[in-house]
Amino acid sequence: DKLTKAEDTYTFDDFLIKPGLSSIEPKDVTLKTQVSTNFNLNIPIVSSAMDTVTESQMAIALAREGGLGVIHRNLTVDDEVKEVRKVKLANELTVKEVITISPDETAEEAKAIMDMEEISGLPVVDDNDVVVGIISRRDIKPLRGKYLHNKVSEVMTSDVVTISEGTETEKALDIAYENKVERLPVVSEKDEIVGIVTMKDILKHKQYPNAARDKRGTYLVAAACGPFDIDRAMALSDAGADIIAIDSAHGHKTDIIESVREMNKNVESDVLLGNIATAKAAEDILKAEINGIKVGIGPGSICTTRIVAGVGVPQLSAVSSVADVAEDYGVPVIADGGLRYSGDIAKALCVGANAVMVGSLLAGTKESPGEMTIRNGRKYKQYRGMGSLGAMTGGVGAGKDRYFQNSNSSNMNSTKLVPEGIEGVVPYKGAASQIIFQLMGGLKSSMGYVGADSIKQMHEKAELVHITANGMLESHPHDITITNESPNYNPR
Ligand code: RVP
Repeated sequence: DKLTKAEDTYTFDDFLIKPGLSSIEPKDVTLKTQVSTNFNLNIPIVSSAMDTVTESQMAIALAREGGLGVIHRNLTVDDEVKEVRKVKLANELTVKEVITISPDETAEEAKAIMDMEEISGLPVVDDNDVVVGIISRRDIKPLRGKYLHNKVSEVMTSDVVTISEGTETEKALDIAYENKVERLPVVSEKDEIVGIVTMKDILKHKQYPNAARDKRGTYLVAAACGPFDIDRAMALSDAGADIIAIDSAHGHKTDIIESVREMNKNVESDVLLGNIATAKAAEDILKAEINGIKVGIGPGSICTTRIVAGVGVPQLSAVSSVADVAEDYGVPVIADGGLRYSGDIAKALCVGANAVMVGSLLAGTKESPGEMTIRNGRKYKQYRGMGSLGAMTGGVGAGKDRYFQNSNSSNMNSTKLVPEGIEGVVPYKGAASQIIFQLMGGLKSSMGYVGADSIKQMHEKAELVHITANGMLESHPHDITITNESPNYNPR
């Protein structure tokens, strides 16, 4: 008898976090976390791979805050690769494609190149690409046009300050300051030029001390890929995606596990697999030797899977049961969907998540893709499920295979599709960094109440209390008309 055997399951509103003895100030906690076996974030926030949430702009904004964006896949492979590259090139310390000049060219030629490329200096290299000097506008200006036919070698600064590949930002900055130079050519062991670093780049780098970066200093980025799309996975990995998020509404499928295991062998990136919602699924998909797990069947604000298919597991129970298994394997867990407030993030971490994936919380920001619209004087942006009709028939129709609607992929006729998501709008919210600030502020506060100075301690120390519907009613503001909305609470 299935009904009596059915387990009780819970979600965010069914529990509160118990306050504990604490000596922790919220400002002193660390939010550093592991998002996949090989990558750490400085805040536990990952943005959804959705076409109204994450392209390069969102991924850059999140990486700067210390989080991670997952580029959506409702794009051609080429376009998704371009988005990954944009993130990787944003704020890269070393400008790879450096323009150089030979010492035997004329100063006039150097000026022409600088004018055309809109740059203010050129490293001078010999036939073996070894840096022998640097020529800048400052060297050319005093010539007043008169001696422009002079050779570069006669005009350039020859005691050029270079740095070696892999020099750290701080060190590069010190060297630039000490030598009062604007740009530092980067050289290999053999003194051959490999790039150039400008002071402007270095300062930009310092502006985001909490940013999530790879070993080379570029922003971390993830990209979504279908479970059988090996060509896309290889292209994304070649483009430098640190993590590939295999994107399925039901990751617990034998063919997906098989395919992802193969894929994992062929790509350098870490591979996340999802979504799942049970301990059994965790055991099974871990056989694909993945680097991270994404949990959530049906909690999403735009998702109708639980209504259309009647399938799902309330999110707090799902995360908790998956995290218990994943912990034994040392594989991080991302709680994906259903998060409405910073308190929900804290609860997800309490039950074992290493990070959360958010869609609606970041939809409607300046950095989310899509146009802003104005209705009745208020600003909105579109937000839609990837299993909605719009997402399945728009773009390259990526939502279709996420929701197993691929039987006749050439048929884009919406009457032949069974959507599992809806389309709508959310209020325009301004910069994503403001949202992140509030979310992380709330989380730090939670950790202060628990007495946890890290996410690891949150896993170990935090206890939950089970509450009733009355407990939840009491939790929200009540018996008052809100006159001034606060930035981290919206009444539902
Ligand atoms: P939310 O943050 O509650 O808006 O949920 C976002 C999550 O919902 C996504 O990360 C994804 O897992 C899921 N999703 C995306 N599209 C759909 C759908 O159409 N059903 N669901």
